[in-house]
Amino acid sequence: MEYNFREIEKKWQQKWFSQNKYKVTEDSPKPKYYVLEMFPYPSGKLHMGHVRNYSIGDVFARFMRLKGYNVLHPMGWDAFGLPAENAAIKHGIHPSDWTWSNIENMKRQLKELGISYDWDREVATCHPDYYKWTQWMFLQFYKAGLAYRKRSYVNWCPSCETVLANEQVVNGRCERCKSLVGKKDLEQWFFRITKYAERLLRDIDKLDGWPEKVKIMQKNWIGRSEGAEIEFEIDGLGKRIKVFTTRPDTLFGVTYLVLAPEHPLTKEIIAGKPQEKECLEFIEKMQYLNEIERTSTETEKEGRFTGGYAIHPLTGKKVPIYIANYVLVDYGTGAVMGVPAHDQRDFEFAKKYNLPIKVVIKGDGVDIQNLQSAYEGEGVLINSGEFNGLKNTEAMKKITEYLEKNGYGKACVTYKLRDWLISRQRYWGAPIPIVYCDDCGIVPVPEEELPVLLPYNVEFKPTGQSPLAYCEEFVNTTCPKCGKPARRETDTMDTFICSSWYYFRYTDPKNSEKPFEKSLVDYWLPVDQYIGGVEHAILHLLYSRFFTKVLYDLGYISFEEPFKNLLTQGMVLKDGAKMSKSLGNIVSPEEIVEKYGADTARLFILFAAPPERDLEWSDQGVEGCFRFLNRLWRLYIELKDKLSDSSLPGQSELDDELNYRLNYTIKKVTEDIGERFNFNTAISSIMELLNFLYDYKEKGSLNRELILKTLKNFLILIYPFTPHIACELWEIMGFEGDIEDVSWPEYDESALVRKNVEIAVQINGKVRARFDVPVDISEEELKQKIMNNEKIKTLLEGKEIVKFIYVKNRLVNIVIK
Ligand code: ANZ
Ligand code: ZN
Repeated sequence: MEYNFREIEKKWQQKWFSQNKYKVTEDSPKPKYYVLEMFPYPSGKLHMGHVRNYSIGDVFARFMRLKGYNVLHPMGWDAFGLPAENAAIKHGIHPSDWTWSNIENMKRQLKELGISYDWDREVATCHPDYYKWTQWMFLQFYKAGLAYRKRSYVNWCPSCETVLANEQVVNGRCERCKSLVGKKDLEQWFFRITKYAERLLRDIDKLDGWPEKVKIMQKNWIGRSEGAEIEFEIDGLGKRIKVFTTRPDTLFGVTYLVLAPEHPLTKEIIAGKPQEKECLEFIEKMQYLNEIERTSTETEKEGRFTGGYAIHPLTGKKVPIYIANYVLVDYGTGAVMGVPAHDQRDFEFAKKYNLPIKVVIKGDGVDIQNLQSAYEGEGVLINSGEFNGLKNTEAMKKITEYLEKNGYGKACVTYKLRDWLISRQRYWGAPIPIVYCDDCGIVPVPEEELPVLLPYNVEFKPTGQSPLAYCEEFVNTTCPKCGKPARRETDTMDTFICSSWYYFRYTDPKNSEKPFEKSLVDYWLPVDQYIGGVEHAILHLLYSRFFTKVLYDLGYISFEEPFKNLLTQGMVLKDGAKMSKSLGNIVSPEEIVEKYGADTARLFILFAAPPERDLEWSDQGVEGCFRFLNRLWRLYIELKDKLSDSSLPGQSELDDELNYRLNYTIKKVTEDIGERFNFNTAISSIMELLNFLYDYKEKGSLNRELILKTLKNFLILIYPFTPHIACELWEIMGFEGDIEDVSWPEYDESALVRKNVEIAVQINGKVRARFDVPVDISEEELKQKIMNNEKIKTLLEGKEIVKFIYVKNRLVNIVIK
């Protein structure tokens, strides 16, 4: 009887998925457990990264079911997005047709991997039954004042003539045509995530089950800065420039001000000045550079004098106003006070444009006459009038207080986090449910009219506008308020919105009245174990946390954080590099499953590295796992025959050892899966147990009861990793019941006390041999054993034994001369 994985896997998958074996409901007496893998974009085929992600999830799901939990393990599709539209432009396939056929294919592949999903809960974000509720979410945000429209600078590719999402800008260039991406200002929809900055930051510390590195990335992304807003009078204009600074203590060191070129006051300041033309040219040029290029430390600081001056609020002196590349319009106030002596960017700028450098903080051992770079450290104030002599940390407070009292500023907190730009000038996304009416302005589509359906017949030319803008029957509508002709919003929503709430929908996927029933979400959430790539450490996870907080505030759910535990899996590498088309180092899951079966593919990917580390693909490794499963198969088939012989002797000299090893492996696998996520070491201990079972079998005599117990538990231990072979062997052995309904085994603590110990034998302190002996063996008996050993005999030949030292149950040291 061969290990015919093809037949076996087909048989069990048929059994699992035709009756939806993994369907769950909420009316179970068991405790709930929600295990979730980040749902994929349906690109067409699974890649190894997917296989890894879902295999890891499946280990948790299958393990926790046997541990007695009511496990929710759903799957769906993050199905809107650009690749579908690009396929339409390139190959003339409709995005919808392309996407749905990809989903079908990938769903088949997932079943062929034997991942235990409850397919009744499948969702696809491009389905009207789903995006109806995405649009509903938008309306709730709008009603709560969290969605707004504003003119804003967006990524603009001058050659494709289109707006690009941030994700489409790679190293400052258009992902499609590689030209430099610039900025353009357009009317866009935003979500007011900045309103939640403080809470999103504060609650990170409550996420005990998250990797530290992800928490740090989120903190940095939110980027809280404490400082002050300081106001400078513009000479002769009767207006003020507000700057944001984290270093109010350096205020006396200001030798110029610098505005972002796009700053609303720039044009007023330069108007009519001799510098006007040059400045306008500079502003124009800056439009085509993106933020990263403009602010990189490598980028040379560049700017123009506006011809205007500002008045220093403390000294009353005039300082020139510049515009420069390194100041961003949408951070802080879009304006900076230049302190060349204490800020490196300002230092470089001042050197280039010959601006004075005035030292106001004296650090220990700093040569203030001869600064080679900005001194950004701590120190004592100098050249700062009445504040001289104060420690700079003290001066921060004092100067801020002084400004506050005199109406020149106030302490404030700023975040790097920006509001979330959600408009996309694209077809394949959820339409924003808004109507524009000449009389009524912005009018939200009434909830009962949702969904605003995507029309099927549109043209896919890249023009910088959504293809929906050319679709008359979509655009033209009537105003929900006054009934007059009106136009629909033609932008669609960022797909990150669709993926910010899908894990709620799984709890109630077919609800046509609401996005979900509160009681169901409250039963299943938060997600107990979330698993996905670290590339989502920032955006997806932050947006999901934001959604959760908003829905909590609006009363739709009862908790504030969606994901209790997070595991970020490593990449799958081949020859040291991430698998990619361009490198030609892709191994297709389909091929591996075809050649070795799903169990081998899963086993290899779970065995080759701990889940959080990168994993190097190895053909030999796959072969090795395949051989292991074959060995496992043969052992059971052979033993089945032998064990049917009831005249078996009831004992073997290895019984104690086998019992010890069985219990040890149960403990190890249980802890490795449940506490440490060390799937790889769990598997290797299972492999060792198999090796020992072969030894045990070779000895000839078998303890029938013990070996049956071992074989049974062995299958349960390996079941989360390789469920098909485990189910099949369970059935072949005729073990009672269904392996999928048994309880995860407990280990016997008393069996873990070893009956044998290993004694290291040293000669003059050097280990020369090891002996496996019964615990508490007498010194006499041990000595005899050692002295009779051939190797020791030769080593001791012709030597005088000075001492024989025995450290009980540990070692022997023989001192010789
Ligand atoms: C004067 C100063 C003196 C500054 C000094 C630093 C050191 P973080 O920590 O990242 O918040 N800044 C403010 N707004 C800016 C903008 N829109 N674009 C570019 N730079 C901007 O940085 C805050 C500091 O970055 C602010 O403090 C400001 O420079 C600059 F010895 O003000 B500082
Ligand atoms: Zn109207």
